[in-house]
Amino acid sequence: MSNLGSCNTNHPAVVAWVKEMAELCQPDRVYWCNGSEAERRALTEQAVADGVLLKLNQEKLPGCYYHRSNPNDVARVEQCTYICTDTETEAGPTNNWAPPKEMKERLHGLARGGMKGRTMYVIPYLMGPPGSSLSKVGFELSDSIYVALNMRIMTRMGDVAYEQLGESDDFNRGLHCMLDVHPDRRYICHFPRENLIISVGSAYGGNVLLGKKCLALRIGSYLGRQEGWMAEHMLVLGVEAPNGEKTYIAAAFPSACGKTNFAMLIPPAHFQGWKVWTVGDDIAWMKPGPDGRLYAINPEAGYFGVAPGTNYQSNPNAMKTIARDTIYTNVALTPDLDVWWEGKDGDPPPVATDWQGRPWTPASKEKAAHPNSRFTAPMANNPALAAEVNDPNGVPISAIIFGGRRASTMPLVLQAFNWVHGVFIGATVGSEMTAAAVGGMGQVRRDPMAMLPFCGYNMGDYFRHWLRMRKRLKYPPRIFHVNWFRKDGEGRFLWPGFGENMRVLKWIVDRCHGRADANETPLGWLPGPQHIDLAGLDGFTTEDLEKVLDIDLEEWRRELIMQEELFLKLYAHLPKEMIFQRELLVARL
Ligand code: OXD
Ligand code: MN
Repeated sequence: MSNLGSCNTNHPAVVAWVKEMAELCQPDRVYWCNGSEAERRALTEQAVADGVLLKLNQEKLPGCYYHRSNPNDVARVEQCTYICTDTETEAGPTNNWAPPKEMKERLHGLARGGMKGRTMYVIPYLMGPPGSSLSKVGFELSDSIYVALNMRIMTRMGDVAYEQLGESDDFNRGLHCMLDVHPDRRYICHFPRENLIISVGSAYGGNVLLGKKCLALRIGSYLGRQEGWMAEHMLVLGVEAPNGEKTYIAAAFPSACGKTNFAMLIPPAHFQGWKVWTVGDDIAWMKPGPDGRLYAINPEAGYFGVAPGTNYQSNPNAMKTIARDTIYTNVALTPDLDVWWEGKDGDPPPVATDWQGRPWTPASKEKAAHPNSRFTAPMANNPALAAEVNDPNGVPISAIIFGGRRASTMPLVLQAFNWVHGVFIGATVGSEMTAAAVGGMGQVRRDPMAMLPFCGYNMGDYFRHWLRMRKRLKYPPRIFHVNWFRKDGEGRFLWPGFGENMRVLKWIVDRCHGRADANETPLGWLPGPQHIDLAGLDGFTTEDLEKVLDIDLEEWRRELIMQEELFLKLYAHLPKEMIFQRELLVARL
């Protein structure tokens, strides 16, 4: 196969690589994406004609389309995800590892002729604002038109990538072949030293939109360590006070723990004049600025969010964002071609088609939408989009928040004593598993910095990188931990969450500016019940707040043992500071 179609670049390294991959995969056609609006329309029409997308009710959902994935392919697959560094130690005990040469041979074997009868889409994309020193260029070669259309929403796709690249050869190479979408032939592989990703056998977003988890987190974290920056699984938001003061905050929660909701929070009526702006909802790239503060950009241009539970109560800004120009995947379909999912506003439809295409009614035992069904929506639709989202310099971060989904043990909020203690708190995050990845639903697992599935190298070295970054910051962000998910003995949530999280956010902002009190506890600085503003929160008392802030020593004994398990696993590369922090915590408790 030497016909490269209407190639839209002379960049020698790009052309050579596309040629090599086309010779390997043997597509019938090569199509070079330019990112234009006309192209989006044409590809969408093609996807509808191919049965990949279904046009939704355009009166209700203008510009929206529907996609169903193979039922065996609905979430990230951590067991099929590999970090192919030269040595197993570099990948570390929390990653699957395979030798690069062998793995590449196996993947090339699978990809050989794998695009016969299909089109290879060449997708040039830019992660981050044009002109930013933090931004990175990638090329994804995919035989999925769904991927091309999703990448156009999730990244700055097309000519803008060539402009950023110029004559440089520094770009990420990403190959994606769907093959027969069979779990036995599914591999998501990263070759960090070559800045290369090969993903085969899947068509699910997190496995195949290669700019997102693969480049922006796994390869990004590896490059960040070498180049002196940080790639983190964090939302970034700006809190604007009534006097115009803006405080930017980054927060790392594991997948499907409410990052999108928190990034789009609307403050309750009591907080008149306060506003939260979204910079990003999933990924932050951060580096020290010339003033000694940590600056963050959102490398993405869209939201790939979990649909179930999203409604006008939990996240009005998301509902407005996904009302147009959105691709829905694996939600339920109503007879008038509207979409539905568990937890959407209003009553369930009397009849619908479920995410597998089967008839569904409210009496059905199974869920209408897959628990990990998704929307892909452009960030430009978000009414709360921060103006600074395109600023090549990023935004200065005042606080970093870690969090997990914990029914017990972790109080609503606490502040670390200092950066090293904060790194320890991030390193020991535990969270109940969600539907975003296959397996283990509900079990508490350690998910350091919410990066367990996304750290592209040895987790112990990653902690060391965090510790090292402190030395490059004159004004390091304060570090906090939150838990919105604590429950009482009857399994009811103790904290109302969603917009009411503003009350905690306000305390965090005030702590950053040195104007909020806290009590010293064994875990860190905690607000007393009098320090969180509860005005206007009907039926919620200071006693309720005490319960959600409680530190239970019995629970903490168990927690310390679970933390120890992670540290034993990482022992060979664990920075000694983490062991000291653990000893200090044991002594304080
Ligand atoms: C995501 C995830 O899709 O973390 O963002 O799984
Ligand atoms: Mn995520």
